Amino acid sequence: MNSQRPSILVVNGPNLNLLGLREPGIYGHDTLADAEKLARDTAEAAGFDLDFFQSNWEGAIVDRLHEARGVANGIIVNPAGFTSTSITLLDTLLAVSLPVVEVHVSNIHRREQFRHFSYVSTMADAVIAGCGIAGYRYAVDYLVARTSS
Ligand code: DHK
Repeated sequence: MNSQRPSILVVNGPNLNLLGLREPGIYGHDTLADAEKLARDTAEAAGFDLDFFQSNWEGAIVDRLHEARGVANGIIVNPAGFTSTSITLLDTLLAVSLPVVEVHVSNIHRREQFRHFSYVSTMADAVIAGCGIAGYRYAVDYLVARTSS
């Protein structure tokens, strides 16, 4: 990463490594690599660096978010299955203290009731759901505009 440029960290939670393969009727056929390319191209066009991370392990996600503290300009997080369960992830995002955009590929509000509540949404600056992988691009646009204004 070029430290002269502003940067965005994108963090993806469990099972998103299987995007494009898992439940395509819900999540579509685009892969996480497609989402990464979309986010990276959008960031680079705006002069931003972008780090893209996925883990199925909560602790690995916590560690990666800690590394962004005081370094990145904003965070995009798809908490996946940790959305409705992880006070740890909420506490981590609060501790890291950066602008946060929460992204869900699917519209969680049109799905089962247990997916509707999000700990992350209680602190996120913006929430994007149901736009497919385009949500990652919109999230980058938001953070670029916010950082540049
Ligand atoms: C991804 C998941 O894995 C689910 O646990 C969430 C989210 C929805 C998504 O739409 O990207 O409920």
